Amino acid sequence: MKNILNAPFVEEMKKITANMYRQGWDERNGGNISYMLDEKEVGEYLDLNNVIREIPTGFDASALIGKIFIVTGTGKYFKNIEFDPENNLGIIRIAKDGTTAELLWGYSDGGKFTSELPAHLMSHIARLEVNPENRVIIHSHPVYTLAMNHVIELDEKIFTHTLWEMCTECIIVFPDGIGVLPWMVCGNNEIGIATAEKMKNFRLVNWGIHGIYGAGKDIDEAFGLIETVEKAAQLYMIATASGKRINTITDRNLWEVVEAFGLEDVVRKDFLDL
Ligand code: 2HA
Ligand code: ZN
Repeated sequence: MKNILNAPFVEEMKKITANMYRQGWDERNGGNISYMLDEKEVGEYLDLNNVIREIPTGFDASALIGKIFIVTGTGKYFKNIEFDPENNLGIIRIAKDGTTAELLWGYSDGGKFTSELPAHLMSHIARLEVNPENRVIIHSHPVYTLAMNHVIELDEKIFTHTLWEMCTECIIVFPDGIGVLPWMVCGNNEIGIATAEKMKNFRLVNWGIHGIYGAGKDIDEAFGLIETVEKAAQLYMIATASGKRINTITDRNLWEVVEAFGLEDVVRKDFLDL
């Protein structure tokens, strides 16, 4: 059996959480990640018959029975993951009842998965229906994205369009736009259901005055979406704070980008005024 601490997926989790922490997006225990793993690959590192603990999830994830995820721990700090992955991360498998998580590794101080597990697993279910390759859900509290939540309407068209206008690449990176939820209490099934509902149509979901969710086939895609939104939000906050914004990318320009990059079938046309 190979050493799990050298597994590429543990390395990836260490690197991405350290990176996000240093961006200032994941203060204290802010943010959480779930990453679906390949059973065969995990089997090279862990005895898949050895369940350390069974932890109830409090919701039905029957669509994910048998699936294995590496998930950040509740109350754990992103900044500590690179130094102590076994305590701050866990590898869970959804049991046959659909409502129990079988702990295969990690949460070594007796802890458990993030309080946002409902939003994560329900989002995995929603995204897998759209794209069977989806494997990663990332939640974070990026600074400028959150600042933007204070100054523009929490409306999907306005939010998406404002970001698209900020730099030419935005509409290429997320032509499908960004879903927006109103302010809600976090850490429960209700926000999980609302997030997953948005994930049917979006890979990005903004939680009103809380943070953002990104989904993708790998960490790069999910992180890259969030990173691009954050860059655009930073531009928006800096440009508007200057009190002097005289240029923009027009809707006609945005459509030229859509045509140039062949995004006609994926772009949210209803978010443009053509
Ligand atoms: O786990 O980010 O939304 C901390 C959070 C809750
Ligand atoms: Zn959060």
